[in-house]
Amino acid sequence: MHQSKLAKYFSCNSNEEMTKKSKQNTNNEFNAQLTKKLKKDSTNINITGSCSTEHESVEESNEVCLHKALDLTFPSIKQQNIVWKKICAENLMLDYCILFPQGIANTLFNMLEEELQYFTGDLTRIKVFGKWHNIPRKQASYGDEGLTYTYSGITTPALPWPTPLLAIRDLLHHLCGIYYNFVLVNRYQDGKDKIGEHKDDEKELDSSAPIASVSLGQPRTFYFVHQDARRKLRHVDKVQLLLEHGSLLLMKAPTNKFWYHALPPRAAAKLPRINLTFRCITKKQHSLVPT
Ligand SMILES: O=C(O)CCC(=O)C(=O)O
Repeated sequence: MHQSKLAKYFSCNSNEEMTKKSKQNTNNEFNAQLTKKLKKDSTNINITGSCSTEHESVEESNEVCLHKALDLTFPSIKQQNIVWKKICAENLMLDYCILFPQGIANTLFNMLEEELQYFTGDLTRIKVFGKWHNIPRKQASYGDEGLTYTYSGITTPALPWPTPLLAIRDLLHHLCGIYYNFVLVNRYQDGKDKIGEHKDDEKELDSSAPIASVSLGQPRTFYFVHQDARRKLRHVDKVQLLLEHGSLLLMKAPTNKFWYHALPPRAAAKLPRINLTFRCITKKQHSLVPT
C-alpha cells in the first residue's frame, strides 16, 4: 500500500487502534473523496449486473447511488432486502446474492483501482513442482496487523486495511456476524487472466467461517469440481455460476473440503474484474497455496 495514499484516508492502520473520533474523521474524508469520485467516475465503467435486492434496479440513478455511497456503513443494504440464492450439491453449500447496487459497486471498483497495491517482483510468480510460473492475474493481501500470507514459500505480511476494504469487511460482519481478519485480492485484467482449480482448505483458516467472495467488475464464470470427479473416481456434476458485478458468494463448510474451484479464462471477457475473498485466519502464521 502506498503509505502516502493510506495516510490520506487513515489516521491509523489497525482497527483496534482506530479511535471513534479518528474513524469518523477518516469516514468524512473518505466520503468526500467518494462523492467527488462518484460524480466524476459514475460513467467510467459500464458493466451490467442485475441487482436483486428488493429496493434496487439496474436503472438506479446516480443521485440515489451517490446518496447511498456517502455512508460507509451502507445503510441501504439491509439483511431483510437481500435476495439470497442457495446452491447446494453433495457437501457443497453456497449462498449467492447481489450485495451492492450498481452505482455503489462502480464506486467501490474505482476506489479499489486507485487504492490497491498489487504484489510485484518475486511475489508475482509461484513455484509448482520446482518450476516457476507467472501468476496469471494480479494479487494483493490485506488484513489485521501481524497476519502474514505465505504463498508457495514466499511470505508477505498483510498490508493494513484500506478504507473501502475495511468498509466491506464491516458490512460483512454486520450481515453475516463474522469478523474477517484477512482478504486476498485477485485482479483479472481481462478474460485471459484466470485462477486454476484449487481448494481454500488450509488448516490456518477457520473452516467453520464461510469464505466471503465479493466480485466487482467484469462478470465471470466460476465453477466447482468435486475432488472425486477431478481424480476420475466417479462422476459428480460440476457446479457453475456467474459471479456478477457487486455480488457476494459465501462458500460454506464443508464445500472447501470436498470441492475445488476455479475461474477459467474467457476470451469474450474484455473488462477488468476485482475479486475479494474475505477469510478468517486462526493463526498468525498461515499458508494459502492457490494453483
Ligand atoms: O476470483 C475469484 O472469483 C476466485 C478467487 C479464488 O478462487 C480465491 O481467492 O481462492
